[in-house]
Amino acid sequence: MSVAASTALPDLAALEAELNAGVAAAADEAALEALRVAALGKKGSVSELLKSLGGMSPEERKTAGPAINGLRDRLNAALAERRTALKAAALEKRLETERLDVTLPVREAPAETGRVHPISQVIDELTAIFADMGFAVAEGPDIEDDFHNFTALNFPEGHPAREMHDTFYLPTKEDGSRLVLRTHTSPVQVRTMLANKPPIRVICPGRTYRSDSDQTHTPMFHQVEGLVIDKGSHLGHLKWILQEFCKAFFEVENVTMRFRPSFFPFTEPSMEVDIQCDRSRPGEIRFGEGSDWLEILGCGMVHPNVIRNCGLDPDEYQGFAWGMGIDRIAMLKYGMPDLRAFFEADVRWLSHYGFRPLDFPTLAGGLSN
Ligand code: 2NL
Repeated sequence: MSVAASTALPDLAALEAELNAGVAAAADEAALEALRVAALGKKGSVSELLKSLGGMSPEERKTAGPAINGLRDRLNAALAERRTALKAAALEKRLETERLDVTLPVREAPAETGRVHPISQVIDELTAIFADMGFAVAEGPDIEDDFHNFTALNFPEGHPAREMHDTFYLPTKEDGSRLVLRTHTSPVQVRTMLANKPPIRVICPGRTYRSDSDQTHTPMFHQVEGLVIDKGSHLGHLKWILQEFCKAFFEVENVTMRFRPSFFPFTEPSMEVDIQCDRSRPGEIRFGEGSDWLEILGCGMVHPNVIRNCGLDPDEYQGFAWGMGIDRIAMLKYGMPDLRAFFEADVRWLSHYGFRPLDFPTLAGGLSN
């Protein structure tokens, strides 16, 4: 093609060859796009040529116009063709490299790398055991009023028994009353009796609070209490339930239990219960054998005053209750030496003592498998 009339016009054939070489060499779509902008963008080499048409004489434009427009059209076509080829090549490469091997083992999901805290595990275990004996789980507020935490439970106002619990009090209200952090889970049972007619069979696991902190006490700890209210419930039932619980929880065929007289304001008679164990091997406790005794819970027949305070007639209904420390029985069962580690949120401790989340405790499968 001759553009002799225009001395200002560069060698279009050379420019086109150069652009075509660039298109052919573009390794990916980004490189191709850079090339397009350099030629056809606002200040691109071909765009500048198109702009120069405006300053030409009509004769010059007659030949230069079709030549430059033709160059632009062929370049656009070349770019489109190369883009299609690059897209296809990129897809081919992905198909080649992103192969899915369905025979690979399943990776451990984040939900499985987490661990269940031993307290949660033990609550699940004892819930399974008592559920098997017909108990429901009841829950209540951590912040309680004086009535539910003390008065209903036969702690008279100003009675020294209230000092048995190192209570955390909330600021006194205008009417002179003050709420407390519950010192035991008994208020949940009080609420259960007030809201339900017997027969009542519940366990109440949960957080409890006392202003006490040393090697064996933390200001927040966990308790589980049990309550049975019916017309004929008696100490024989209580002893059987506790014996069955201990056998299932500690996973032994037999346990020997010792009931010692004790005192709680809310039960009469009251007892503390020890279980026989062998502690002759250092760092190990065996239940159901040996010559040592370990205190694990307190219990008794519900005091008639408590039954009355909870809206029931003590001449019609009677029952029994017990309470034990969850943290303590967890330490005994799983050999965890330091109570304070329970609440330090150290993931190294948790990955050592914690439980796999999908291993549900069942009586059939063994509770701690
Ligand atoms: C212990 C002793 C005990 C109870 C808790 C209870 C609850 C109601 C009525 C009567 Cl509503 N009693 N609970 C009874 C005896 C003992 O706990 O040493 N816990 C760690």
